Amino acid sequence: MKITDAKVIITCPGRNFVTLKIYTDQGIYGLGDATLNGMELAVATYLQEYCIPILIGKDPSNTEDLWHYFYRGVYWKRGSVSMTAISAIDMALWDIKGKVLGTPLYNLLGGKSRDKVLVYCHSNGTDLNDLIEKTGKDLERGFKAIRIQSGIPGISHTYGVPKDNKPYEPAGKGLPHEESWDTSKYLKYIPKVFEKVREVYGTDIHLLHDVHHRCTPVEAARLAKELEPFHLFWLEDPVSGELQEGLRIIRKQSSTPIAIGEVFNSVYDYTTLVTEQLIDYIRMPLVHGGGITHLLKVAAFASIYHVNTGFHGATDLSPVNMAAALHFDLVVNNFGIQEYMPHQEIVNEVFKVNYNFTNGYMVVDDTPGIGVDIDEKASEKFPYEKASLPVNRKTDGTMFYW
Ligand code: EZ4
Ligand code: CO
Repeated sequence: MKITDAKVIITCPGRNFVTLKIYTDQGIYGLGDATLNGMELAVATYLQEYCIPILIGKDPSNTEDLWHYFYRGVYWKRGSVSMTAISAIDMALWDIKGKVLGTPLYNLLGGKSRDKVLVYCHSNGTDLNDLIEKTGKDLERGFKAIRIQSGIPGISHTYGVPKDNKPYEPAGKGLPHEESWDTSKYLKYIPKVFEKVREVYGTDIHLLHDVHHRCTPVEAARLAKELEPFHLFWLEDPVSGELQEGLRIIRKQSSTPIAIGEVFNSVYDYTTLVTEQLIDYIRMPLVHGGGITHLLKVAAFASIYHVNTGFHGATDLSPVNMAAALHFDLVVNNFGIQEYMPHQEIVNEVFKVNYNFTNGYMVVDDTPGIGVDIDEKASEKFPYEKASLPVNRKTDGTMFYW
């Protein structure tokens, strides 16, 4: 079998998505997600100019060799842009493999270890009352695990809380807009939020929280310690994670489980974190972490150290990634949880999905391969629109992590 052609499809049904489509001489094609929020065209160009010409003529069955061609073989390696491109190639090749063999992806990865995938949703309140109402609605929808984010008094706009009750979407049209941040106000308020949610909804639901990289290690240690009585499922990205050793400071002081790495893109971002058991969940998703081939190895490495998976699954990861992640989640023994932010209705005009949500869990059907298709005619109705993630400054103007 040979790869005959490949193309990059960029479409914006409500938000931008980049999809790689690889064609073969057997009439079968595969799809891979190549979306990197706010940097869509950088990945598209890398694929079009540098990867696709190399792929043509290669045997798509050789997922392992082709992964190493684009990682080990290429001199300038790692980084979000190139790893997202590798992810898209890898995902599309596994999709082809499944279609050729006539079996769903999960069978190729080791078969089902479970029938359904525990997912968590986002409950974002502008203030505490709004949050309590929204969490109630998520519980009515059947969610068993909920990420809790709240507006902070004295901070004009807090990460995760959408303006004007719109669906949450972190990228804004055009160039990055600036947000502002005050860690001391945040640290003072968040424990009260969790106290209230536990008081109203009890101890049966799993609660999660995303700090979104905004604490120093010692601030994060204080937060993790103060949240201990509320038994979080996890505290996410409590620090930026560039300094792996920084997590030791948090770990020494608290038993609140830690999840990290939605912006990571290689196993080498995790070595100290995993081998020293400084974290409990790896967040790096298939689409940014080198695809199925690499994440199978990262998950196996993590499992040796009793670290579980908890893949990033925001709306800026396409339905192709979502479906591939669900196959993966069904298989690995050390699956922990999967993030699930439903896409806007309009996304279904372009992507035909094979998964659905019932009563707290997601399931995928038995369509061969990844099981998601793209309607290219429909995709043309939604041309690319430039959008950027925000940047963040402390209240005195200092540039900070977003
Ligand atoms: O900010 O996906 O846990 N989820 C998150 C997301 C990220 C966006 C960035 O594109 O942190 O909301
Ligand atoms: Co996050």
